[in-house]
Amino acid sequence: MAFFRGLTAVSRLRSRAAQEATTLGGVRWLQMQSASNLDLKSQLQELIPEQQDRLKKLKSEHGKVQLGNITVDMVLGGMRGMTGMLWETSLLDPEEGIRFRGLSIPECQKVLPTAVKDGEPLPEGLLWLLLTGKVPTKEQVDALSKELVSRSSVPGHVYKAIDALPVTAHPMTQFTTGVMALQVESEFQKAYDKGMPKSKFWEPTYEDCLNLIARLPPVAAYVYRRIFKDGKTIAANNALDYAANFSHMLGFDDPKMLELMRLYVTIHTDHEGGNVSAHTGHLVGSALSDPYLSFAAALNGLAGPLHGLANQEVLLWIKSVIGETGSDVTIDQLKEYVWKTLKSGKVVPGFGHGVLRKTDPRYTCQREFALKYLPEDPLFQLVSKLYEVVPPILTELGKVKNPWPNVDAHSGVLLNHFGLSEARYYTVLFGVSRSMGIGSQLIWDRALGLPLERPKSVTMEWLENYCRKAAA
Ligand code: NMX
Ligand code: MLT
Repeated sequence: MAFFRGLTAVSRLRSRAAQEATTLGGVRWLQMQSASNLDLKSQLQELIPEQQDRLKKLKSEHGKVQLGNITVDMVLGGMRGMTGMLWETSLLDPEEGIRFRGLSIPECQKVLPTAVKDGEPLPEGLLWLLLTGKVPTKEQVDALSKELVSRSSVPGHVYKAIDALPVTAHPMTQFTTGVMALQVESEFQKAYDKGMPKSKFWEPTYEDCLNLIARLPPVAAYVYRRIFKDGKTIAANNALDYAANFSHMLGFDDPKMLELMRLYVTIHTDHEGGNVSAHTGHLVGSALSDPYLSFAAALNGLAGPLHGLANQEVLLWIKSVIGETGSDVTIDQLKEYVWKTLKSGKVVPGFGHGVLRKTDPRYTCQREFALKYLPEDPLFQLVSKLYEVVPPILTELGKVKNPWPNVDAHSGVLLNHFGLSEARYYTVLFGVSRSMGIGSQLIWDRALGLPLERPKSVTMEWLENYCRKAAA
């Protein structure tokens, strides 16, 4: 059965063995419930041949269709607006924001299974959705949680590799070192060395990605406890779901914090393919570097202040505002601080985006979480004031294409509220979540046999000559 071909986002998610139905916006959402469908890998096994045929057909029938013109501005401007890669798991609309396999964040919050009634989605459910394009049942999500637990054992040498770094090393450096140390267990590398045929590449890639996703929380928690809690680690509670267990290993067991972690991990997973970390993971993977190597590269991109490190920068910036003005900061003081930041040549962290042109829906759902659980929190109130103050100032600058807040403008104050106040650690949380999006697409990259990525580059001289000829 073809799941994706020419269908709408809604019908795409219908599955054939329908045993349960839920209603969303008047549409019947059909979900599978049978025990034989609990294994994620067999689900993929079924989907892959039809998707391979679909890609072949697309190439042979429409390979020569033009997708737009490349301008000199695009080449000089970080390839903005240039459609240049295939990314199946999610798609970003500049106005509306992200859709994971066709589902917006509010839709995911409605249809994905939760740990508590009317709670936040379980990230395992989103992983299932990203990989299969289908909304999983609670049973499928529970089976995936268990599968991840069964894969979560981290070899001792990984912790030794992290311990070899000074404790003062940035958490992202320690985390990525842990990922590189995990690489020695790569199933893909072993299979490739043995001469596995290309048609089977996706299978060890699946093993590596699932193992990687499963092992990141203990590695990330180790880094946190090593740096901020005198190295006193906390054992996993494998009865918990993925995000709750992660929060538990970090040292946070408040049920509201567990819900926050479920929301956090869900919304940071994927943001289509062109963002720095996803694009890097995909690029490095296209050389048939295994998922550990690809993901470590992605994390190094995430660690940049214009990308994932912005969540650290936001909380540090907010705390520096308070340090200078006191906690009862007025709108005028905030305006003054924003201008001071801009005049010193810095960006206002948490605002702006390479694609989005409206408020990031990931910001909005975090705001809704704050309104529900921590409306009186002073830092949340400051973040709300920033929503009033920053966009008009960035608009006044005249060059900023999107003055609205992005995902990073909000996450820190939520974590800080529940005691996770060490801003330097925040990008590691983003990294754990992003493994689900990058890993899912890496599996599909190998299943679809996507080629080595190798765009053409040119020199300024080449461009000048080209433009001269074009004008003549
Ligand atoms: N504060 C100050 N200046 C900004 C901001 C901002 N928040 N956003 C954009 N600009 C500037 C930008 O630096 C550029 O200036 P110049 O021409 O002098 O180099 C100009 O406005 C045009 O940039 P845009 O085309 O609007 O944005 P671009 O696509 O190049 O960059 C970001 C996107 C996200 C890098 C940029 O908006 C930014 O630096 N934001 C602050 C950092 C941040 O929050 N990053 C997190 C993004 C989300 N994530 O998690 O990855
Ligand atoms: C992301 O989540 O990757 C960021 O919003 C950056 C982007 O999409 O470019």
